[in-house]
Amino acid sequence: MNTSARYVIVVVAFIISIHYIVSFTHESYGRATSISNITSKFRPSSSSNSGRPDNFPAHNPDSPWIPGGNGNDTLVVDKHANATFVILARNSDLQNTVRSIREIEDRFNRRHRYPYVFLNEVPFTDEFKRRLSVLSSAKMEFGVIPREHWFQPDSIDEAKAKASRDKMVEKNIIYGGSVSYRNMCRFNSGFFFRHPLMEKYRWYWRIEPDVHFHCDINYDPFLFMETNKKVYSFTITMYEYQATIPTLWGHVMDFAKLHPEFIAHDNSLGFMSSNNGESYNLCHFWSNFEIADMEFWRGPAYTAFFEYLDKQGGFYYERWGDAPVHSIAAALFASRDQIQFFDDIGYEHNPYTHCPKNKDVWEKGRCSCDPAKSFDYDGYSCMSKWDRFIETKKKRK
Ligand SMILES: Nc1nc2c(ncn2[C@@H]2O[C@H](COP(=O)(O)OP(=O)(O)O)[C@@H](O)[C@H]2O)c(=O)[nH]1
Ligand SMILES: [Mg+2]
Repeated sequence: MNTSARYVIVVVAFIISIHYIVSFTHESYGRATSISNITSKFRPSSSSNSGRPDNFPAHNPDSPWIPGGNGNDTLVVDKHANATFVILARNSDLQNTVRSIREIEDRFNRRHRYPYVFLNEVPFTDEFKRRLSVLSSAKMEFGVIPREHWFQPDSIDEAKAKASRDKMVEKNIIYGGSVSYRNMCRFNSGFFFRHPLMEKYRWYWRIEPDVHFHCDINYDPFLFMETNKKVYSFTITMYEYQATIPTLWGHVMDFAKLHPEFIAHDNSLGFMSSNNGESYNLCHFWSNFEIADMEFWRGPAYTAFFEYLDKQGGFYYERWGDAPVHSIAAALFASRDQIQFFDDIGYEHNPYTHCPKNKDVWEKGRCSCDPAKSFDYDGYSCMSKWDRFIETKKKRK
């Protein structure tokens, strides 16, 4: 070995000894110069592109989330229903819509990524779309409602409709003077499931601006509905204002006589009438929450039923709501077993809340509602009637 080679070896050995001495005496120098830290600089970072923390798996729309214990997210490949959320809203409902979507994402959909369809009779603003799109990585579509699905049809005698609206205003009936509210009720009764953006789906979950989901939903209600052959579901049931539907029940009974073939054998008429249909007790399911099967609305019984009711003009001459229309149809054309009460879904639409009473369900769902304030057994609720109806049915079986 020549002199210069010996000299290089001595210098390298000196540098290495200094490195080790400083590594032991200065912790931060040791960490910064460790082999694993240096090599990590050259590995692609899992979070740098997505903006997600390392422990948050990248989004794969075909791989839904299902919840692990205690609300932890576990990514598994699972079955998805052919389902969507549907939200009818005005541009002015923006902030309240944001709140509703934020809540359903937190309580359910961040683990499932079901798509959203937003509908409006005028185009949604860019601001509306921008504010909603950031809330979920699920697909969101924003649609305009075809004119003929929304506005008062020419077949309606406007002078007669106006006279009826004026009377309702005099009587202080809620939304009594509103044409747009009537358009909305008719649209929700007969048209939302025919919108081009909705046609590809079978199941929907209706959400309104400014509603609240109070509990974690630790399973997939769409799959529950599908597996158990349900067609309609509810969380709140109550009495309708008689003044908004004075002739509805009469028309329903006329239709039932004309079409006995559509009436389900094991129907829920007993929940709505104590005299085999002679009179209506006004109980209905509150349709601002619905998870249901659009094949039911698109099928022959409901298609004929809606057309029949629409011809009577009561959406405009009175103020028929989509809630009694949907509820009566579900009660008559579906069997009792096909209607599901989702006790475990804590849900609020001003001014009423359904909160699970069962302590285990309430705890497991980490519910933010007060079970003592649940609407279920309020005097205005039809829940006890539903319970009794189900009980008598069970006893007869
Ligand atoms: N695009 C649109 N949506 C409406 C209109 N009126 C009501 N809605 C929507 O229809 C649903 C029911 O209306 P809402 O005002 O909440 O009625 P309520 O729940 O019966 O008091 C909500 O999703 C509203 O955002 C309207 O004129 N245009
Ligand atoms: Mg509402």
